[in-house]
Amino acid sequence: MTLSQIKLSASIMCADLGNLREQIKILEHGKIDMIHFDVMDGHFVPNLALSPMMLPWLKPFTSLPFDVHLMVKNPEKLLDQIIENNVEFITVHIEILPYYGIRLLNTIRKRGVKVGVAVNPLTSIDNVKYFLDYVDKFTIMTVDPGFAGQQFIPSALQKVKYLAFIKKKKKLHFDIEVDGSVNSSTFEKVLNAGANVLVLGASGLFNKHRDLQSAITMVKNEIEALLQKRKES
Ligand code: S6P
Ligand code: MG
Repeated sequence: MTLSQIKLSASIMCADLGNLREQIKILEHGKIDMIHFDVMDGHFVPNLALSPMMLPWLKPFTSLPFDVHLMVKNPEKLLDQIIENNVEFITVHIEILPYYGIRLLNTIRKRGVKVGVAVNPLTSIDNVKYFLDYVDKFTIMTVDPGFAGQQFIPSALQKVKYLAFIKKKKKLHFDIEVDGSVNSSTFEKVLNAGANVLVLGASGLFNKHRDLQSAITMVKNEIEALLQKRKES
């Protein structure tokens, strides 16, 4: 595996929010692959984060793709407002899917947006077998959703391994993303388990260095060194 096969997605809820456009420009110049845009409703998770109403202020000013991670109970209420901003991915939670799951995933896809499904730490991965064909990316939450700065939950790695196994077995093409405390002490574990998209938040990127460009260089060097080590072993 090479660095170019790994996608780095920057969680901009952890960026300097007073300078978001500038921060996104730096992410773009630093060749980060994607913007991870966390939306919370205070119900699905006990917190609030970014709002879809910010998308017109950010999306047109960058060529980076956006992934909107919806930690909300009723994603369909927000779909129009998000999709009209030409985002590339919408990621909903598996925990709300039992009510109208396939219909919701199809609605997003039919409108030309890629579909992500996120799985909380206390949620079983078993049900993904029912909708593997409707998803472009699975996001394994490696912390409880709702907050930055939490501790990595190791049991989530089993889910990453399961997805990597089923992806290979069924020759599928979905991405496997990890979100939560993805940083220099966990890169190796998540990559070894089979993740190919890393959400970099406070610990993995924005708190690494006062200068964001330097932080990006540090992260890339760390991952390259890890991959080199894996190649040699
Ligand atoms: C958590 C959210 C994440 C965070 C990210 C923070 O609810 O979905 O995307 O922004 O996990 O990063 P860290 O390194 O502080 O855990
Ligand atoms: Mg997130």
